[in-house]
Amino acid sequence: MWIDIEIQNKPILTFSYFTTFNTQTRTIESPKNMTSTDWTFDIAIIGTTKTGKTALMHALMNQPYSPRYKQTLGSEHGSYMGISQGETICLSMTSLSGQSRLLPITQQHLSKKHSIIITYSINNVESFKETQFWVQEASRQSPSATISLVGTMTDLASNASLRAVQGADATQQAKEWGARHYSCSSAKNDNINSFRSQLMSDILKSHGNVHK
Ligand SMILES: Nc1nc2c(ncn2[C@@H]2O[C@H](COP(=O)(O)OP(=O)(O)O)[C@@H](O)[C@H]2O)c(=O)[nH]1
Ligand SMILES: [Mg+2]
Repeated sequence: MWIDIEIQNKPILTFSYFTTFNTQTRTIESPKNMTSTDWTFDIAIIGTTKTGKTALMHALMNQPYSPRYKQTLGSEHGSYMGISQGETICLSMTSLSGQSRLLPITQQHLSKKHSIIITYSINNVESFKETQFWVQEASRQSPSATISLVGTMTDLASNASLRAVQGADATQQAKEWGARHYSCSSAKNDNINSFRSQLMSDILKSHGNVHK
């Protein structure tokens, strides 16, 4: 079942969604009907529980936001197709569980990724500190992946100074990792499109010559 197909100006946006429970894959949505792509890039989204990983994946797929929390048991998958620098790109995304008891499954899904998104919530300092753990896991499982540090739920701070985690601190941390920092809100769809465009462009630059 296709969820939606959307044509916005030039980019063709197509997405599908399926989910994995523990190591079993239950396919709700198959990407088989996708139009052909020049590139398919595998992306994992990791971070502390309830930092908005699933909501971010859905936002990147242009799906509507749901405030209802549904725990990710293992992993959830979805894809987005768009155009960057004249190339048709499929972002094949996996949102992973942040629970420590499911860490072996998360580690298993982290290997061979082109890009890894690490989330923290801008109003949760602990989740920001824990990004240090997640970046180690990311570099261990996929050393050549591009890394993005993403502060989520910016709609919860009415202005930047009210953030529990300051943007400048997160930008500095990302710089130390050789990564980019983004702040966004899946609920309000703030900065989602610019993040996705930059992500596609960066992955294409890093991996576009080897995985066609
Ligand atoms: N206010 C706000 N809440 C969000 C946002 N993104 C996610 N949430 C909520 O935070 C909770 C956890 O989100 P979820 O995506 O399931 O987190 P995950 O455990 O990291 O996958 C859910 O109730 C979401 O609705 C956001 O951008 N703004
Ligand atoms: Mg989740």
